[in-house]
Amino acid sequence: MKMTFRHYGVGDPVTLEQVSQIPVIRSVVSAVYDVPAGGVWSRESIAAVKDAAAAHNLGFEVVESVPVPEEIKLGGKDAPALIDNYCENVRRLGEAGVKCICYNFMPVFDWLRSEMEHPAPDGSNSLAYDEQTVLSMNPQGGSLSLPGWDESYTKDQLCGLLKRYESVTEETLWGNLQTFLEAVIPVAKAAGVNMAIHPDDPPWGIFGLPRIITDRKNLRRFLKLVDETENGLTFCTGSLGANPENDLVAMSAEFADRIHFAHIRNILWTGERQFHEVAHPTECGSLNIYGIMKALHDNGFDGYIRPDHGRRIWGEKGRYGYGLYDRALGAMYLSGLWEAIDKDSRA
Ligand code: DNO
Repeated sequence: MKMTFRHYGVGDPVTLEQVSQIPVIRSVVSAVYDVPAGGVWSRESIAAVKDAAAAHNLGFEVVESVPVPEEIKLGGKDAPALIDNYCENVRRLGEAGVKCICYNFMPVFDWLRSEMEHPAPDGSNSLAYDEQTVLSMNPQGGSLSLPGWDESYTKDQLCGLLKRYESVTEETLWGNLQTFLEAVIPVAKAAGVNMAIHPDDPPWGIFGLPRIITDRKNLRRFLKLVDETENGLTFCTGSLGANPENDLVAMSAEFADRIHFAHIRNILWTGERQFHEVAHPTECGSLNIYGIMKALHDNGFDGYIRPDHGRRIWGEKGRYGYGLYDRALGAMYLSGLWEAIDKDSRA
């Protein structure tokens, strides 16, 4: 297990020095942010991310994300050229020493929440999801509250995209994903890079858009699309865990050898398709974080891991879900669990 911490580069209010002061963190998860989805990242920009991390004794072995442009998910006419660009990014990142690339295949929206500052009695706040509220928002009217990933579509762009997706079924999306993987995985293999798809968050279709990386059955199907080690998963507990039917402990055990990156966070279910994010420890929410860590450990998980979304605590502002304090606490908790589980297993 290699503990990492996500960092958003020069625009991130959290500094690399602060990250380097968290005792267990040896490398950062980051990306090149100056090229729109679909473009090729310059070697200079990739080197700049690596050098900035190295200046604080931090490695850079995981990229989150190399975004997949909508045209590829839609299987549009420019998809082949954009897949070539994607492959070139995989090659360049491999050359720079990157070992794992996280990406997602969610149409239009990445993670969705209905509330950005859900208050807790202790004065902290966190991100929340309530399906009724989300469905009452009109994605075409600009009333959606979008979290930190916000792509800032203009209203026209968003309407145009949603229109194009009207004819895209789950099966179309599976087909387009297969085309993408058949091109990218051989390149990743040659470059020494593991690809790690991020599950859909929440793990069900929304606004009529298909979502397919959602549950155990679909993860099995995904891994078989190209049945190679390099075609793997980002196991995001908060995303998959929003569906109480996903048995995360069993899934961690089953998929451990294809999980290249684990995003660990806890959520509290408060109703049907309703939850909010909580602190990482098992006792704070609905997910068995200890059980997940133990299943990963006992099944030989050897990938990267990071504490996922933190609450806003101690007056910290900054990027929703990606402040310093609560994620640092999460990193310490997860490393403590791992050390105990690992030492016990050898005793
Ligand atoms: C949310 C993140 C996601 C993730 C992308 C991967 O906090 O985990 O935005 O980075 O879905 O492409």
